Amino acid sequence: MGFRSSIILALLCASIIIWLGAAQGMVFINEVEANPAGDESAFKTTITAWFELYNNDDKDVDIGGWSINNSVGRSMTIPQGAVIRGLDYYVMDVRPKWLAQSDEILVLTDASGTEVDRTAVLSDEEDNEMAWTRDPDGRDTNSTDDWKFLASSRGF
Ligand SMILES: [Ca+2]
Ligand SMILES: [Ca+2]
Ligand SMILES: [Ca+2]
Repeated sequence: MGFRSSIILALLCASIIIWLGAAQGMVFINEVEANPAGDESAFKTTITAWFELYNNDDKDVDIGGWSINNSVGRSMTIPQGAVIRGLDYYVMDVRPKWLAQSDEILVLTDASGTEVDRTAVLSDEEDNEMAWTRDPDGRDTNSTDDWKFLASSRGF
């Protein structure tokens, strides 16, 4: 095979891999609030951190038994029976500081352990109602540009 054909083949393979990456998975980790307004260390705090999933397809998806893992080794499983409706959102509250406030990466895996989505590296050191979100919702080009730090839109 000539040099030029090798280049063309390599480009073709790369495009297919990118295409598969973009086509896979319809549920995204869409928004992350790791540092809500208020002091998480306060006694009996009622503050909750949270993250939001988004289903960008019009069909419901059963997300029972799916897991979220974070950058400091924490893991939680979505309860059996949980469903994310088509073109809808699913918010999970977590105790304060469950999410790392700097260099957080969340990874979503389905019930068989296959990775469905992961976030960019996210840091929220501002103690306010700004949160990291894919913008627009569900945008996933595997780039940090998919994410913006905006006024939170929890559940919508
Ligand atoms: Ca915040
Ligand atoms: Ca806070
Ligand atoms: Ca949102």
